[in-house]
Amino acid sequence: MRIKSLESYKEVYNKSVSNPEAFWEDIASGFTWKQKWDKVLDWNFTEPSVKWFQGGKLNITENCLDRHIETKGHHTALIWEPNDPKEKSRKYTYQELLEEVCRMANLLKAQGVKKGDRVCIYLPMVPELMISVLACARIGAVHSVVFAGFSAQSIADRVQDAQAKVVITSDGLNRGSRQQAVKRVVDEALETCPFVERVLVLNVLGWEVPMQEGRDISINETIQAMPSWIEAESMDAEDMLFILYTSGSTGKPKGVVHTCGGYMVYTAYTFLNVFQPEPHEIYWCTADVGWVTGHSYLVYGPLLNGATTLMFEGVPTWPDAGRFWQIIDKYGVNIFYTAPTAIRSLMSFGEDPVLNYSLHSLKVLGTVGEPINEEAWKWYFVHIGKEKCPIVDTWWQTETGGIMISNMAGVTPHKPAHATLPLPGIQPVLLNGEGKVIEENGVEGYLCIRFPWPSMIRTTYGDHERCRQTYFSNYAGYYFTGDGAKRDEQGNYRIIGRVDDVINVSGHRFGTAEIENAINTAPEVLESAVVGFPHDIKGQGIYAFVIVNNPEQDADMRVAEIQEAVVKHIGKIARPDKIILVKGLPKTRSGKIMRRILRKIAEGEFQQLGDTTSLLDPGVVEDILAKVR
Ligand code: 7RM
Repeated sequence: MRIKSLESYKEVYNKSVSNPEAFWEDIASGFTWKQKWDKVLDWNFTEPSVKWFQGGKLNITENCLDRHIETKGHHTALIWEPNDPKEKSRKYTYQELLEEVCRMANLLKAQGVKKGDRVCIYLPMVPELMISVLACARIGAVHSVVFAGFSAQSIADRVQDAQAKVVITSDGLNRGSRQQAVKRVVDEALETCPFVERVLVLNVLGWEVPMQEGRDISINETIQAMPSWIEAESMDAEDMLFILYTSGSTGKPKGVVHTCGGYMVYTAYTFLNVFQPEPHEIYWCTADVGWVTGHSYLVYGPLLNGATTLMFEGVPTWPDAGRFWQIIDKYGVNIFYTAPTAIRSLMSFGEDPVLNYSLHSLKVLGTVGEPINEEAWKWYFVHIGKEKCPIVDTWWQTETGGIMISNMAGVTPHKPAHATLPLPGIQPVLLNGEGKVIEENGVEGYLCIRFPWPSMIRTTYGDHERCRQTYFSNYAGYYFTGDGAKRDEQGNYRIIGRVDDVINVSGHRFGTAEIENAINTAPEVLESAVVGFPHDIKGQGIYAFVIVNNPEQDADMRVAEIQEAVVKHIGKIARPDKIILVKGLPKTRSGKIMRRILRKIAEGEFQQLGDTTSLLDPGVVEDILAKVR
């Protein structure tokens, strides 16, 4: 299963393309199945309908936990580092993690959660977050993790869309020097979700929080009485494992659905081959479990491989900008996986915070979430990896479930700012504007995938048509990623970024329409248009052009209200970096906003606005320019 050389990568890749079924069947055979599959793959990209390992029965937690008990029961599965370096860390062996997962699973069961029920998990980065995710999987409940930075409105939308009947949350959370309420946000969200039967509350801060009689239950007071064993539910390979909401070009986040068998096989395979972990090595992925990276490469991928995974509650810059490097030295972290935005942010503090630490344990570095610029790549390579660690630049998406295009540490070469080559089983193509495949190298096009892989999106929860429309209708017969990419003369891919109305802020996706909808709820707002613009640290920032009544009056207050509206509807992470109050938006005669012009303005390229003659009223551009110059 593990590829160890460039030659064998090429050989395996060719095999995976010439006979994908045989290739994946072989890999799937290495797992624990309660019953073997009848058919490896059944697919069409028109409906779309994709089924892997049909007839197979399994439980992913048996593969994450039980399978390792005999040989690795006393090995560390999870290391948890708290927000405050002065507080005690926690460690769980595979045996202990299995017991905690079983306790939580029994608690969920005792509260009436059954196979197929959706459970919303809104927790900070504490071990119980991972335990809750696995507990759901243990009993066949579908987890829907909502990042603990999202607003009440965002939780409500997601809980309603998934019709979750149980929510798992905490009193509050630690974030650097501050503490934040969490349960209060859930209470507000659930005012519009009367169908939620239970809220399980974990005590993280020791706060007294109001508990609603008949609905809310303390985890701390009930968990110890739960048995530390529960049989793993038998799941069909194509049963739902989880829903994870992600933004697209429209206003409403989509519930991306992943299923048990294919997701397990693919995340395990890619974790092993991309990061090349050795026994006893310590692996750290800094992503929050609220994002897909946390699902696939903090929880499932590492545990499926029996690795030691580190989870960090805090932030990179508190108590100081050396916090990541201090943690690496403290545990002797060997493999470190983070995002370009974190690298750029830490780079801005210079080398001093890094020089306090040795970082000699590091062997492999990784990046994910957005294109990494060459400057950040080099800084990461030189100052963190001391020019001896390969950097895996891993391109993938919530919808792909696992890493798709990436070099493999020490096996295939890295190239600054390039995700490089497709992993075995992945068949990327670049299409031109007419939807034709571009065969040659040294080209640029729309990135699509022409053959299914085990962890691909199966549907968007409750709305299959939306899945078809978004990913399978632009180019018939292909999965469309929404990204543009270049392919160099050697066949290495370089992802340029989104070609749709998605803004990638610090590796987090937001639809322009989603932000506009939020802005439009602010008082006196008539209309708005949001675009992304290059941001030194976040990659892209959010630039909002907003038409309000009487912009001359109370302009500061209007701007503050707009910020507040976005924070309320989505969360702090989507707060616009710039808000310009304008008289009008550049529109065509048919009423379409010309975002191309707004993007140029946001980028500061005032001389290159392009053709503005098709505008209904070219005067609005002059008005906007007068405000931003
Ligand atoms: C894993 C994740 C997906 C979008 C994707 C790209 C961008 C992710 C890279 C990247 C360039 C990378 N899932 N993206 N990784 N761009 N190089 N290595 O981030 O669903 O949240 O975002 O992120 O645009 O389509 S995601």
